[in-house]
Amino acid sequence: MLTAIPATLMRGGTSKGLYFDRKDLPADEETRNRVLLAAMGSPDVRQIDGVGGAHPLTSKVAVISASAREDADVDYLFLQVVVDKAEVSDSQNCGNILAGVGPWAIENGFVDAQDGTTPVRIHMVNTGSIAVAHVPTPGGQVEYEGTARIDGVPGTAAAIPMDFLDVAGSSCGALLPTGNIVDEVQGVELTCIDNGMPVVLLKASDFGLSGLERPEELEANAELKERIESIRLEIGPKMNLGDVKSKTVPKMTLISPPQNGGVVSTRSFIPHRVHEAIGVLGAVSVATGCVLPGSVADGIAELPASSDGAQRLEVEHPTGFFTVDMDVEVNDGQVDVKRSALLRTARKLMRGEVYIPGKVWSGQ
Ligand code: NQM
Repeated sequence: MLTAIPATLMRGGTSKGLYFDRKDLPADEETRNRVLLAAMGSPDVRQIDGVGGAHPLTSKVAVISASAREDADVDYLFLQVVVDKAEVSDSQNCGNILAGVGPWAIENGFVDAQDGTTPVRIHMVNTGSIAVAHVPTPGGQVEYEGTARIDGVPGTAAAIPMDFLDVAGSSCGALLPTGNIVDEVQGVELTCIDNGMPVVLLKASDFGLSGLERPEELEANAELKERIESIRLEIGPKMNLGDVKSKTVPKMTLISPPQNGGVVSTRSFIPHRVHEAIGVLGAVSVATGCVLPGSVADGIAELPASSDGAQRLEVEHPTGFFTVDMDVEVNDGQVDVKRSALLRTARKLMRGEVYIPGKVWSGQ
C-alpha cells in the first residue's frame, strides 16, 4: 500500500526540495521523519527510490503552516534530509528554500495576493527569526518568470527581494558565539559568526590552499576534509551548538582574497560536501565577518571605503557572486547589524502527491 501526500517540488534559490503543508504530514516527529526519508529516498547516495537529487542541496524540505505570531503570516520549518544516512535535521535554517515559501504560501491560500507585489512575512521556525519576501504578483497571481539572474542557476526568473530583520545570533545566541572575534583551534585561527547561519571563517592559506580550488577538488582531498571536520567538532560546542557530530552546522568557509572585484572569495563546506555556490544566510554571515574589525578576514577581505551604514557586499563563490545588502554600525570593534537583504528567485517545478510505501507509514 502506498500513501499519497500532497507536495510541491520547487527550486528555491540554488537549492531544490519538497514543500508541504504541515497538516498533510504526520504530527509525530519520528513518523514525519520516516515519511520524509522515504519521500526523498534516503539513506542512499543515489536516492534512487525517492525524489531527492542525491546532494544535500537537493534533499531539502519546507514545512509550512499559518503562523500564530502577530508579526508573521506563515511558519516555515526547514528540514535537511541527509542523503546517505537515515537522518532528518532541523539544526539549521535555509535561506534558499526560504525563497520558495512566499510564492507557495500565496498559491496555497495562506496569504492574499495583492496586485503588484505581495509581502509575505515568514517566521523561520528553526531560528525564531523573521524574513519578509516580496513576491511579484501582477494581477494578483504569482509571477515566476522574469529577468533576474542569480549565480548558480541558469537563465532568469522573477526577482524575490528578501529582508532579514533579526537574524544576528539566531542559532547560537550571539553574533559572536564564542564571545571572541578570533579563536584558535588545533593551531588554526578562525572567526565564528552567526548572522543567520553558524559559520566558521578559516583562511584557505592556513591549509596550504589558494582558496580558488574547485569544489570537487576540495571534496577529493581526504586529509583536508578530516582536518576541517576535526576543527568543526571541537568548535561546535563552543558556539553553543552542543555536539555537532550529526548536525549540519556550523558551516566551514575557507576565505581568500577576492578575484573578481568582490569582497572576499569563499569555498564552503556545508559541512561535508562543498557548496557549488554559497548558502544565503551563510553568505550573510560571511559578509558580516568581513566587516568585523580584527576577524580572520581582516587583511583578506576588500571592503568598500566605509563599512559603516548601508552597503552592498559581493561575496565570491565557485560559480559567481552572492550580493548581500547590509546596514551595519561598527562602534569600537562591535558590529550592530540593523538589516540584511538580498535577492533570490524561485520556480514551482511540480505539484501533486508524493507516494510513501505503507511499510514506512500506514496512513494519515
Ligand atoms: O545558508 C546550504 C543552501 C544552503 C543553506 C547549506 C542556505 C543558507 O544553499 O541560508 O541557503 O549551507 O546547507 O541552500
